[in-house]
Amino acid sequence: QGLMAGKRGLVMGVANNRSIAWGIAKAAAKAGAKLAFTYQGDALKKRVEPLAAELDAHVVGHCDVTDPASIDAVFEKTGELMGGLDFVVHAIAFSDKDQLDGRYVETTAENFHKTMFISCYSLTAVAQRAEKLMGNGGSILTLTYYGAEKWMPHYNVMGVAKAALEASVRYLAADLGPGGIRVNAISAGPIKTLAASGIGDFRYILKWNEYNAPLRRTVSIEEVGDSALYLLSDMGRGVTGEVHHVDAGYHIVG
Ligand code: 0WD
Repeated sequence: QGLMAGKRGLVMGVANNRSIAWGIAKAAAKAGAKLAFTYQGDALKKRVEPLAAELDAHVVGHCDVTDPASIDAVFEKTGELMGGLDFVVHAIAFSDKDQLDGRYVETTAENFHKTMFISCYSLTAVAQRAEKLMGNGGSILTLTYYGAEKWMPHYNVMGVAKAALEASVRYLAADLGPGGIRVNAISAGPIKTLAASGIGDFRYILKWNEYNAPLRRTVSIEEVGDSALYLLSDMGRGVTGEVHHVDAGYHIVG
């Protein structure tokens, strides 16, 4: 019997096999969880379907968090297929690439709004739907980055959105706690993914972490996945409102 045996989880934010959400999904499935995946758009559908098949998981449809009807639809389908939910992985963020370079002060109102809406508000939108399927309590997990706490080169408006996301984790944890639903974040160290490729000079950030993190290396999606099990499973049943760093220790240095 695995750590996650009997747990039903929805995974949002797999783009390909380098996605952090994929690392978490692999760890959860290996520990016995039954999973459902969403995808954003037809291009990603083709990538997500074979990955879901590898884990014997459901694919519950397209979800673009800027379209509330699509969020409703995937939660409804999840409820029908799984009869409820025990955890949700929210690994979604977006900002215009040309503003993840240069100066934060140049951020446009339009991109500020879009970045906040997709990268921060979407967790609240997801929590609203998840709560209804988590009659026996549950665990909601999101992904954040150290750029929320400290200035980081090029992270710009995404850092501001991640700061708001971390605050949302605390407010959601307080609201949903009485229902036995926990809300936490993992602050992952830099990992080369599709989303990261939009951040200016990302290779330099990876090298900087390798030279300066206590473990003298960066982390893998598998390592984030293993740490996520603690927060998603009953091992973390006393933990909520937490931002847990999985970053080879970089946050104590930088
Ligand atoms: O170094 C890194 N890679 C770190 C990432 C360090 C610390 C945190 N994170 C965070 C990201 O900010 C994000 O919240 O982890 C989360 C997952 O990101 P990832 O695994 O690095 O990136 P990726 O594999 O690209 O997945 C993010 C996905 C999108 O992919 P693309 O690259 O196509 O934008 O988020 C999804 C989409 O699948 N996404 C959306 N989903 C629904 N609706 C939307 C949207 N509007 N926008 C993006």
